[in-house]
Amino acid sequence: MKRVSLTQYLIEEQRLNNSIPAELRLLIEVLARACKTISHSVGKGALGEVLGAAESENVQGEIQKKLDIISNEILLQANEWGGHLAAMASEEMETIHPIPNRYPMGEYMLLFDPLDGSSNIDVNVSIGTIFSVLKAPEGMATPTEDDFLQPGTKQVAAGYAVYGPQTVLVLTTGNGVHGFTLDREMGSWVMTQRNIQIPVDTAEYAINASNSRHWYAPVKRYITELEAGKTGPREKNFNMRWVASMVADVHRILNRGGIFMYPADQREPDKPGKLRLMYEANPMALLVEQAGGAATDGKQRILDIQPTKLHQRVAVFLGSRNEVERVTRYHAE
Ligand code: P6P
Repeated sequence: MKRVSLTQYLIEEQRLNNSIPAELRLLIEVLARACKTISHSVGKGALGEVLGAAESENVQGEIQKKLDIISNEILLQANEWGGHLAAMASEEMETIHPIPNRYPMGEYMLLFDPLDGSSNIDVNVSIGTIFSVLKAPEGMATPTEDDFLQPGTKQVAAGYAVYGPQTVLVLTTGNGVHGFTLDREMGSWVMTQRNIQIPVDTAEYAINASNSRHWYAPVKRYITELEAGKTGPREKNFNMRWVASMVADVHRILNRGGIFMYPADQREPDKPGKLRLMYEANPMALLVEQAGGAATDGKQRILDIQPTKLHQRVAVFLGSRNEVERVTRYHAE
C-alpha cells in the first residue's frame, strides 16, 4: 500500500468528500498526537512508575490506575487550547469539562474513555483509548451535560487507539473505517488499512462466559447453540476469545470478524449492562456499522438510543452482521 500519512488522508478526504472541516481535522490530529503520548507512557510499564493503582476512584466506583489518570490528563491538556472544542467528557470524570475561559470555544464536543481495559495494564495485555466526536448544539453558549446527550447517529467521528504489539489508530469520519499504524522511528501515523470490512458471518464469539448462570434466556440460547457446534442447530464449530479489553476484542473483530457481547444479566436487573453508551458503545457501534457490521443492545440499534445520562450503561452485541441479527432476533422471540 502507498504510504499515506494521517494528515494526507484527512486532507484528501476533505477534498474528496468535504467531510472533514479544518477544525475537525485539527481535532483528529491533536487526538492522534495525544494517543502517541499515551502509547509512549503505556509502553514504559514498570520503568515509568506508571503501573499500579492510584489512591482514587472514578465515577464508576472503580479504583483508578495511575495510567487511567495520566491518559485522561494527556487528553485534556492536548485538547483544551486548540479552539476546536466546546467541552469534553470522560469516563474518568464525574462531570463535563468545559473549555477554560482563557481559550476560544470551538464547535465540537469530545468524549473519551482515556484508557479502556485498564485492569489489563499491569499484566501487559493490549489496552486502548476510545473517542467519540459530537457537534455542539447550535447557539450553545455554556456547555452542559444535556448538550452531550445526543444519539450515536449524531457522531461526526469516532475511533480508538489500541496499544498492543503495534500501536494502531482506527478511525471513521463517516466514510468507511481506516487503520493507521504508529511508525515509532518517525513518530508518524501511517495508513495501513483502508476501508476495513467485517465479514458478515463468523465462527468466533467473545463473551465473559463466567457470567453464564446469570444470563437471560435469549443469550443462554444463543451461546448454548454456539457451544453445541457441528452437532447442534448451527451445524458448525465456533471458537471463543475474551481479552476483557473492549478495544482489543473489537480490533480483532474488525480485522477477522466475530461477535462481541456484554449483555445485561440477572445480577442487577436495573443495570442494562457494564459498558458505557456515550464513550464505549456508541463509538464502537459507529465503527462497526461503517465496516459493514451491526451493533444492538439486544433490542435496538445502539446508535439510535437517546441517552438520558452521561455515564449510562448499555448492553452490547456487535460485530458480524448475521450473528448480531440472530442474537437480536432471539431477544424478540
Ligand atoms: P469483565 C474493561 O474494564 C471493560 O470496560 C471493557 O474493556 C471489557 O470488554 C470489559 O470491561 C471486561 O469486563 O467483566 O470481563 O472484566
